[in-house]
Amino acid sequence: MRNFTPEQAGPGGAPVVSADPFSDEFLADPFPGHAGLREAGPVVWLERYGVWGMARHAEVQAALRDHETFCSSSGVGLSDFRKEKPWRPPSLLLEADPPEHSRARRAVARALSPGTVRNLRAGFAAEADRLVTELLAGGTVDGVTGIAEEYPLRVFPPAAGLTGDCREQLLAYGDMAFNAFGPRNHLLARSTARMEGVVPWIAAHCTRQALAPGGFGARIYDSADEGSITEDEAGLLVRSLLTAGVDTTVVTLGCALDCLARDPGQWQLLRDDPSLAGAAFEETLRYASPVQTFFRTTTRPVAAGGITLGAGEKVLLFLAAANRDPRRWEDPDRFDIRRRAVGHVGFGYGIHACIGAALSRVEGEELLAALARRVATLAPAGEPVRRLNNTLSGFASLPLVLTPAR
Ligand code: 4IA
Repeated sequence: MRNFTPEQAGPGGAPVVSADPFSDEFLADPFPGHAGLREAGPVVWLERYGVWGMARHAEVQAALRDHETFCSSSGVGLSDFRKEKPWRPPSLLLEADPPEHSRARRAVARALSPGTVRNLRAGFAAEADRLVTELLAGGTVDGVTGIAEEYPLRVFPPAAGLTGDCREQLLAYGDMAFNAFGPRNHLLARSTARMEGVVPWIAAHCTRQALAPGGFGARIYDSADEGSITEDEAGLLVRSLLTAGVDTTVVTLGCALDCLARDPGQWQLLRDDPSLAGAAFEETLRYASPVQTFFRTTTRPVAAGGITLGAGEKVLLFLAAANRDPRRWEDPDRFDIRRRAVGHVGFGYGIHACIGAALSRVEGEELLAALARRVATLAPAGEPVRRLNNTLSGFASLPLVLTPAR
C-alpha cells in the first residue's frame, strides 16, 4: 500500500498520508498500513480526516504521558465533543481530564481493587476448567463464539453483579461504542442497526437495584454512599465497566487463540510451561493490539516530532503501530511469548491506562493456562474471518480443532 506522498507537505510541513485508517481495506490488515505511517514520520497529517497521526512508540507514549496537552475531555474518538454532540453522555472516566477524571478513577479503582481481583481468581480458574472440559468433548469449535466470547461472558457479568443472559446486549453495546470512536462509516451504521433496545437495557442494568450485592458494580455505589460521587455518576461509572470490560477481553482472547493456533512452536512452549499463560496474554496485547487506536485533542500549540500542532486539534494515536515499532522492539512482527512485552501501550499509558488490566489479566491467564494444561493440539480448522471495527482488531470467526492431552 502506497500511502505516503513524500513530495506533499501538510500543515507545518508534516508528511501527508492519504490512506484512510478506518477503511475496510486498512482495517482488514492494518499492520502494513501502520508500517507506512511510522516510516512517513514521527507526526503525520491524515488528510482524509484533517487530523494529526502518531505511530511511533516514543511519540505515542509521550503524548499519552502529557495528558494536559493531549486531553481526553473533547472525546477520544474522531468527533470533537466541543463541536458535536456525543452519541451518549460522555464517560466520566475515559472522556474526562483531571480533576474530574481523578475523582471518577478513584471510585472505579476501589471497586476493582487488587483484593477484589485476587478474590475472583479461583472462581475464574474453575470456570476456565469447566469450559475446557466442554470444549474437549466437542472437537472442533469456533474460537470466537465458543471460547473468546463464551469465557468472559461466563465470568465477567456475575463478577460485576449482573444476573441473567446479557450476551447479545453487552456484545452489541461494545461493538457500537468502539465503532463510535471512528468516523461515521458503514461499520458504525451496521453496529447502530444492531442496537435496538440496547441503550435502555444498559442504563437499566447500571442502577443500584439491578446490581447484585458483592459484585464490583455494587462496589461503585459504595463511593456514592460515602458521598465522593453522586448516584447518577455511579451509574455512569458502571456503564464504563460494561463498555470497556467485555468486548476488549473477547477480542484479546480471540487474537491469542489465533496466534497460538497458527504457531505450533509457541503453543508447545505454553504447553510445556503453562505458567507462561500470563506472558502469552501480554505478548498478544503487544502483537495484536486489540484496541488499535485512540485520539487525543491538543489544549495548546505544541511541538512534536519537529512539527508544531495547533490548539484544539485532534491527534490519532496508533497504539498498534507503537506496539510494533522497530525503534522500540526487536523483531516486532514476531509473536514470541518469551519476550519481555512490558512497555507495550495496548492498555494505554499514563493516567488513563486501563483500570481493568489486572482483572483482564486474570481472565487471560486462567483461560490460557487451563487450555495449556489440558489441550494437546490447538490447530486451525478453516480460514479465520476478521471482524472489522473502527477501534477493535480481532476475529468474527476462528475455526479451531482441539485434541485432549493424555
Ligand atoms: C468508558 C478504551 C476502552 C477500553 C474504553 C472504552 C470505554 C470506556 C473506557 C475505556 O466507557 O468509560
